[in-house]
Amino acid sequence: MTVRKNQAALTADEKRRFVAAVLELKRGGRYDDFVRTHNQFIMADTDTGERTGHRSPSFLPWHRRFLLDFEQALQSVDSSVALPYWDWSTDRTVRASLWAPDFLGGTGRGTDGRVMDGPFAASTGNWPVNVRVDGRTFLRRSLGTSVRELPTRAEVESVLSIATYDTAPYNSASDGFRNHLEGWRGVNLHNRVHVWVGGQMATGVSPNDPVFWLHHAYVDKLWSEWQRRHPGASYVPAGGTPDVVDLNDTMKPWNTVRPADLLEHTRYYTFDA
Ligand SMILES: [Cu+2]
Repeated sequence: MTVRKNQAALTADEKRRFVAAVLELKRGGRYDDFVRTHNQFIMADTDTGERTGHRSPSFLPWHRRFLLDFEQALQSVDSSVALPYWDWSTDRTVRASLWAPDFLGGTGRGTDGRVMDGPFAASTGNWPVNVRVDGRTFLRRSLGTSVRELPTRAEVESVLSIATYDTAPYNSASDGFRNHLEGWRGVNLHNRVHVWVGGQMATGVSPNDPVFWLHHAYVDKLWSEWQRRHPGASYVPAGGTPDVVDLNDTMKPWNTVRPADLLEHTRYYTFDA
């Protein structure tokens, strides 16, 4: 059984194996397929039309399945690897071990945002940014520049306390847990972390930065914490909603999986705590 651990608790060997598996997916071309898929959904999901990956109730099950695909791809390279998660409410500075050269590398340089250290720095030759929204082919970050603070634990708690999963109109204007976690409304959790990292992470091609997976693994963990706190609440809407993935509708791009199949993460993996 796959156990997803806090990135701060990984051993040197676990970090090494995770990085090596990510680099191998990149080398073989499979990594960029994930970036492409994510960008296609970001571009297509709209508040007034069909919406699946973002700004909609299926934001959480869609990313759960997307991460499962990526984790399975990693495990096809090295079966010992699991996705770690980044609790950004705790490891909230640029000094966190997450950003050390033995793991993801640090922030970008001032002139052009280019990441200069770590396994994903352009200078290694191992991390060309191929699926991109502009001409720049190097990984960029500007940690803590566009927004100063990552969410606090108190802010996380305030969102976990919201008892309703989602509300009509089931988009970026909604009240409820999903939209507050996604960040279009309220204290802003998930969206703000993308902005805090900057660089490609602040764009539709955000999976170009491997921290994408660690960020979303924690967002996914917060969904499971919310479920534990509100055992009576469930995914909505339950049926008949135009442009929105209802509980038993299948989700694109897979077309074989429904939110109902993804509510219980223990079918696929557990967390270290
Ligand atoms: Cu996303």
